[in-house]
Amino acid sequence: MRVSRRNFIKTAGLVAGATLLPITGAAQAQNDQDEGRADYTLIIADTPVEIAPKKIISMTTYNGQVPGPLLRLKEGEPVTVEIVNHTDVPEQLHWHGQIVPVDIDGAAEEGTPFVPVRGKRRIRWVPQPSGYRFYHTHNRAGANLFAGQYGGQVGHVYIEPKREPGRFDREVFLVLKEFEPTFSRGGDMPQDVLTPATKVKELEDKGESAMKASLAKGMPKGYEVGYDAFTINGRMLGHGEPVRVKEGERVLFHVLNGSATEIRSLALPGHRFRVIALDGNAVPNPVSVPVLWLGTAERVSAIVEMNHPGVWILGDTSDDDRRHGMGIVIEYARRKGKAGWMAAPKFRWNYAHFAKPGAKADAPDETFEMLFEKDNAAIEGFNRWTINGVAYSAANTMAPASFHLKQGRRYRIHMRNASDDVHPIHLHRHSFELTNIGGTATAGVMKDVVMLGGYQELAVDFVADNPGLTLFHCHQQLHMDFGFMTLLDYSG
Ligand SMILES: [Cu+2]
Repeated sequence: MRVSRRNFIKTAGLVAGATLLPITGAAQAQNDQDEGRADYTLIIADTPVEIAPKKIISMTTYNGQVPGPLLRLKEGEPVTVEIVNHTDVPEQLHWHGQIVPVDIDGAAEEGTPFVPVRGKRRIRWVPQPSGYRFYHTHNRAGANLFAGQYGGQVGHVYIEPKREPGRFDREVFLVLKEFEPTFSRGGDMPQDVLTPATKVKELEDKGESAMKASLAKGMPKGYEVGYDAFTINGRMLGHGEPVRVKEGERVLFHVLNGSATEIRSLALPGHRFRVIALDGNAVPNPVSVPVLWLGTAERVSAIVEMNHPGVWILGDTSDDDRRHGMGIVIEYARRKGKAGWMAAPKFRWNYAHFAKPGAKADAPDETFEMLFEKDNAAIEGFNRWTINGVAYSAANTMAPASFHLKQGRRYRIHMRNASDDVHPIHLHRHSFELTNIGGTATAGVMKDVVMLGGYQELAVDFVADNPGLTLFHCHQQLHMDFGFMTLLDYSG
């Protein structure tokens, strides 16, 4: 019953929705102010999604689909987006990777207004920088595995550049996303992902002794999240439309890890990926790799030359995850049959491969030290995460900033990870340059998320050129929800 009513609202549009659903006073006031048409409307609602025949999952989505609609914006041309919330939860929609003001960004911690329950919010801004960005919910999930990024709230943004890097025949957007999450005690996350894998002895001793002390007190291991269903573009392997290609074509894949918590890999038997951009930013040194690795919220844009005709699985290198759906079929013209798989070579991900060879990054005006630590099972069985000993108190609320900046200065963040987990670290409203990976200086790779390996260290630099509160956090939902966040601040 509820399903058909929702479908009616969707097809009948917003006018019917407004008569059927109560609208809050604030939202009504906003409606009255609205003028003209939005370029895009994103409707947040609980929707059934069929990820495989007869496998239908209830989840929160944008416009009833996973992923949400691809938004093609133009660099420097203003865009108006109306965000409509048909759920009973106030919403934050984050424009990941864009240089936007605080009231647009979509982070309650910075003070972005919520999209009210059964209400809407219209926003207008100038998209930048060009390249592959995305949007997703920035709500806290905590212990609720139906909330936040565990649901279907993720969609691609492509900001058309003035000039496209690399020659290609066709673009394909892919989002990797798991469903049916459950909690476990301790996890089986791949840790052996990054190179150089230079562990810092001091960090290892610190992390291992803290863990030992906790277990000695009789504490169980903190909760981790696992999944039963795996999808690319909202469909389990074999149940979506294949990607149809022709021999000799150069296909540009834009791949997003839309997972709430997982690191993902991707391989295509007999083919290589020429990585031209990371997180939407062209890399100084495009190189070919046999396997892609993406931390939560990372994007890779890579060109594949279609020179190995057949029907293949583009899929996760983990046999278990691929068998549970993490893959999509690549079908050459006039080729039929069951999609083939061949084990991918063991390959570790090295951001430095894509850096400017021999170059050195500019010196920073100031360096911030950040130490990340895990307090095993400290919050009702969940791990508590701290930055320099402080856990962000309660997510979705504002807190005093911990780092105070001055506009126009160049900052370095030197991060040290005293836990054995890989953390995909994200900075809001800015892009950063990778300046040191596990002891090796690098330059020229611009990103907004970077994986930091267990007991490893790295450094990123950014210029303070977008004033206001700026959220810095681990993008792993379970980590950010239990303390792994902090705020930077500066005025213009
Ligand atoms: Cu983390």
